[in-house]
Amino acid sequence: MSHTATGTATGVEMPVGANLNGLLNLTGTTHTNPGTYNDTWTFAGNTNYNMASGSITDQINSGSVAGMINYAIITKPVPGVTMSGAGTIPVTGTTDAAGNYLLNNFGAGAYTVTPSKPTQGCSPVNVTNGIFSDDASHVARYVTGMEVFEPEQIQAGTVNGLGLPISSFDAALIAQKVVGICGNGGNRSGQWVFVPGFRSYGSVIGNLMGENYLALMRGDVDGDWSPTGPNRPERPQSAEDIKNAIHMTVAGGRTDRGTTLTVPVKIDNLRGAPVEAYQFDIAYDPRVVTPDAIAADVTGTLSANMSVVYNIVEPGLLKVAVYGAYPASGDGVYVNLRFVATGRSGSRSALHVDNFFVGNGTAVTYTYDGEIVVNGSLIGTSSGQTNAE
Ligand SMILES: [Ca+2]
Repeated sequence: MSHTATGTATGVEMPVGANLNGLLNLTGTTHTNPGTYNDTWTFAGNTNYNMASGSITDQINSGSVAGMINYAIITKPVPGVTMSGAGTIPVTGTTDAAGNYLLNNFGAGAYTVTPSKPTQGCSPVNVTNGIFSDDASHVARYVTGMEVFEPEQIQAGTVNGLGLPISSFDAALIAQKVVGICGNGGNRSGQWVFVPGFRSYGSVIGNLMGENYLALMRGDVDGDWSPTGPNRPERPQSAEDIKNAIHMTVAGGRTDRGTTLTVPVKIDNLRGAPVEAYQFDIAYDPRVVTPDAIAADVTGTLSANMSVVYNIVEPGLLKVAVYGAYPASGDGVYVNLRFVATGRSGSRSALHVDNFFVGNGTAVTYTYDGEIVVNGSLIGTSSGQTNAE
């Protein structure tokens, strides 16, 4: 909407001054965009009055839009959301640590403000924030009628990009995101959704407050995404804390080159707590061992009624996620890993455990690495004799 300065011009005749408004020209003062303008007015004059001109300062104040973005499932501020206002003059802003945003310097006319936030990394950089194998278990329980979801949890759990209603397929896709498998079924795990998706304004005049949104990240159905960044289980330091932690122990062993070694992975010290889901990474030496075609298998283990998803993210890094509608329980072997020994005789590879999460990841865990040794002497003879060192 344009603005024009107004003014009047009155003659000095007595007793009533002549109306000289028709001689006053203010057309140079018309503006539409916010800002401060120094304009010239002119008075045309006539036989009784001289021409005149002068300057006038005009100001059009910019409107503003402010509000807050909160996480929908568990209320917490969502920082780092880009707020883009499309209109005559594009405006942009970002939510701060408290989830607040402020947009100003709007131009004239209609605007549409749209929030957006980058999708959480899946591959090659897999960000671990809010999306865990436990979320896959929640979805598995929901679709089997064992758990009640709020509408926004259903929205967060519907990660398939195929337009299909939430199902166990979505549980599988969430678990795939956990291990860095990203493309199946149009997997939307890690994408942000805002409610409303945008707000439209016929014009932004004055200061609009309380223009709030709710946010959710697809895949995080229990709402434990953290505004301050990726979270991971606390690693105990004291002997007492280690004693009280949930333990994961990766076995190891010796095997001949070219053969496959089964490596049991035990979870102990649960003290009766159910295991609704778990996930871990194994770092290994790819010059010595290679994951088998079936690299992780729950058959015959305590988590035999759960589903396992794994991925070789890069040579040397295996990610494993296990989830299901029905929790496992009891101390013992939960999954078997399989590695083919590919290194030369005598070589060895650590099986280093990292990022071991049980359930929602808040339980304190402690891990024991394993090692695979390829049979034979390091100098590569089969005689067992050593003729070096
Ligand atoms: Ca979660």
